[in-house]
Amino acid sequence: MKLTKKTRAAYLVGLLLLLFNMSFSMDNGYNLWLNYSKIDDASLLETYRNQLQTVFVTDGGATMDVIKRELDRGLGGLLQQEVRFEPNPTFQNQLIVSRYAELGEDLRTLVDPADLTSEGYFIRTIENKKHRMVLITAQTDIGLLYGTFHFLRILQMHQALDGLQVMESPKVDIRMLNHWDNLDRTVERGYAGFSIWNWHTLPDYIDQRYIDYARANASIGINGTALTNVNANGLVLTPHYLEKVKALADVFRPYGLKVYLTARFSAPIEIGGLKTADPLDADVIQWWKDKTKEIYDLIPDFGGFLVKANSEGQPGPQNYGRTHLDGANLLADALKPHEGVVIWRAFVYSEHDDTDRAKQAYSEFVPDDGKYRDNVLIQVKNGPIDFQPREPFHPMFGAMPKTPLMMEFQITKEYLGFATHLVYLPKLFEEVLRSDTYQKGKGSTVAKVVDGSLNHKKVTGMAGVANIGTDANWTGHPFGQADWYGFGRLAWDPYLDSGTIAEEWLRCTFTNNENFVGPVKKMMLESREAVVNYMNPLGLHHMFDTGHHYGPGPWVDNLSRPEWNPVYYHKADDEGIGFDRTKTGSDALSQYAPELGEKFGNLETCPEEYLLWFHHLPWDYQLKNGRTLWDGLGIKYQQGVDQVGDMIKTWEDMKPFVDEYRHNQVSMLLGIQLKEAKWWRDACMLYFQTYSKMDFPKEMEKPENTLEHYKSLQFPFAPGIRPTWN
Ligand code: GCW
Repeated sequence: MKLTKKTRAAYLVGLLLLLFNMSFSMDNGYNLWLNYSKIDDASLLETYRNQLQTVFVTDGGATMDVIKRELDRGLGGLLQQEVRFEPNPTFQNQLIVSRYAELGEDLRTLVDPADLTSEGYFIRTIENKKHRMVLITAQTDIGLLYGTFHFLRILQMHQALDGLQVMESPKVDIRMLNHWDNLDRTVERGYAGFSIWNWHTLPDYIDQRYIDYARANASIGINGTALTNVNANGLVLTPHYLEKVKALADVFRPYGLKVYLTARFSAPIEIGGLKTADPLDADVIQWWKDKTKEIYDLIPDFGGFLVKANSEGQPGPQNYGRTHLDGANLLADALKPHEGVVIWRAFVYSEHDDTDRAKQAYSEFVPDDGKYRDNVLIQVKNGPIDFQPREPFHPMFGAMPKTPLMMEFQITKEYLGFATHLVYLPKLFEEVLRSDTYQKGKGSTVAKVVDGSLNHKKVTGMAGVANIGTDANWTGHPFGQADWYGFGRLAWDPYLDSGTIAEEWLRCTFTNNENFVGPVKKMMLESREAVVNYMNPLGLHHMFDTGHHYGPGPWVDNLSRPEWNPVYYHKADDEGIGFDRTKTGSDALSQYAPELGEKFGNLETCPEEYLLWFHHLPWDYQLKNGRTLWDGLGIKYQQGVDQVGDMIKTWEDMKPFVDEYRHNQVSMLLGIQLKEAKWWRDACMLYFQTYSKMDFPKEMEKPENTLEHYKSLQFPFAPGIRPTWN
C-alpha cells in the first residue's frame, strides 16, 4: 500500500500519541517523588515561566554541579523549556542559588544567618526596586542543595512563589538509613528485591541507581547511610571491600550523604587474626584503632560504626565478661580522633534472662547513663519489643538524660504485611514521636528526647531500616515510597504532621488533582489503624509465624527460646488473654514515668489500644462500649478487614488520575491485602476460640477455613530471610 503524505503524517501523529500514552500509562515509579512532569495548570505554568526566566548558581565544587544538574532536570521538566543558566546574577526574574557569604550587602540584610545551622537554608522571593527574584541561600553547599530540592518541591506542589519565605534547619543531626543488606545481596527483612549494592561490580562500575539513591535521600534531608546488615559480616572491613565502600562514599559525598558501616564485634578475630575480641585487650584496642584509621584514609568523612552486639547470637563484649559500655567506648575511642561516632544498638535480650523481654534493654543500658563517651549514641527501637504494628514507646526514651538516644524506626514492613500491604508508616512514627514520656513533666515527648531539646543536646539522630531493593520502583509497593519519604521528612523535623507529609508525597509522586489527593490521603492515614485491627488489635503483639514473620502464628509454642514464641506474648488461656505487665505481672510498667505507670496500670485509664499489652483480662471483661473483650476482638478484626475493603473502593475511584501501570499494581496488592487481612482475622479468632469457647460476635463474618488449615500453612520461601525447609 502506498501512503499519501497526509496518511503518513496522520500515522506519525498517531504513533507519537501512542508513545506518549504508553509512557504515561507505563510509569514504573523509578523517579519516586522526584517526578518533574510538566505543570498541567496553564496559567500557573505561564506565571512560573515568567518568574523563572533565568537561573544563576554560584560556582563551586561537586555539590554545586549537582544543584545545577537537578535544576536543569527539575525546571526543564516542570516548565518544559530549556533552562537558561546565566554566568552572572541579573536579579531580574531570576532564580539565584548563592552561598550566604557571597551575597551582596543589601541581600544579606534580608536573611539572618544566625538562624541557620550548617545544613539549613533560606528561600525568599524578593521584590524591590533592584530585585525581582527568588533567592536560595545557605551557609554551606549542602544547605543550598537541600534548599534547591525544597524549592523544586514547591513547584511540584503548584505553590505560589509570591511572598515566599522559607527558613529551614534540620532538628536532628544524623538522619540515616540502615540497610540490612548482606554481602551476597540478600536483604534481611527486605521485600523489594535484592540489595542495590552490587559488590561484585564495585568499585569500577557505578550504577546509575547509586546516584539516584543519593538524589532521593538528599531531597528529603537524609544525610547518612549504613550500607550493611547489623547482623554483620566482618569481611566488609577488609581492604577488598573497603575499596568498594570508598567508591560509594565518593558518589554520595556531593549529596551530603555519609557512609557508615556495621562493625562485627568479633572482626579482630575473624579478619584480624587475633585470639580475642575482648574490648579491654591491648591488641584488640590497637586493632580497632588501626582499622578505623585505614577506613578514614580512604573515606575522610566516614560516619562511623553501627553495632549490634550480644543480641540474637551476635558476638559482643559480654562474650568476654564485659559490658555494652566497654564495647561502645572501645569503638568510640578509635573513632574519636576522626570525629566519627558509634551507634550502639539497644535491641538486646538475653537467652539467659527470663524476665519479660520488654524490660531487658532498659535494665542493661539505663544504669550506665552518663558513662558513655560523647561520640556514642544508643540506638533504640521505637517500642520495647520489635517493630510491631503498635507498641507503646520504648521506656528508655527519656530515661537516659545524659546519653544521646537515637530513634530506630523500621521502614521495611517486617511485621506490617511486607511490601504487599498498603500501610502508611509515618502515621505510626508520628504516634511514637508525639508520645509523652513525662520524664521531665508533662510535654516531655519522645520527639524532644530524639532532637535533644529535652536534655542537654550533644549529638542527635534518627535511623530507619530501609525498605529499598532492586525492584523497578525501589520499594516493591508503590506506596512504600511514601514510607521512605516520610521517614526522611520526620528525621528532618520530628514535629511534622503525617497528613502534611502524605499530601506532599502524593502531589509530588502522582498529581495535584484535589479529587485524587483528598481521598488517597485519607486512605493512607487510615491504613495504619487498619493493619493494627486486622493483625494485632487491642494491644496484642508478636503473633507472627515463625522466622519469616509472614502471616499469623498465634499457636506457635515450640521455638527454642520462650520469647520467640507468640504464646509468650498473648498468653491466651482458658481464663483470658494478654500480658500482665503491671505490678502483679512482669512490672515492666515501672520502667515508665509514674504518671504513665498509673495511667496504663489502671484499667479505667489504660487506652484500649494498649489493653492487652499491659493486662491479662478475662474473655468476658467488659470494654468501654459495653461489649465483652471477646466480642471486641472479633469486631476489631472485622473492622480491619472492612477498612481494607474501603481502601479498595477508594482506589478504584482513582483510576482517572493515575497511570494504568501503577493503578493496576496497587489494585492487585490491595487484593492480596484483603485476602491476608481475612486470613489474620480467621486464624487468630479460631485459635483464640479454643480458649474462650465463645461464639463469634454477630458483626464478624464466618471464617473461610478451619484452624487446622491455617496451622498447616508453610512458607519456606517467604521473602526477607534465607529460606529454611525440612
Ligand atoms: O526484628 C528482628 C528481626 C531480625 C533483625 C533484628 C534486629 C537484623 O527479625 O531480622 O536482625 O530484629 O533488629 O537486630
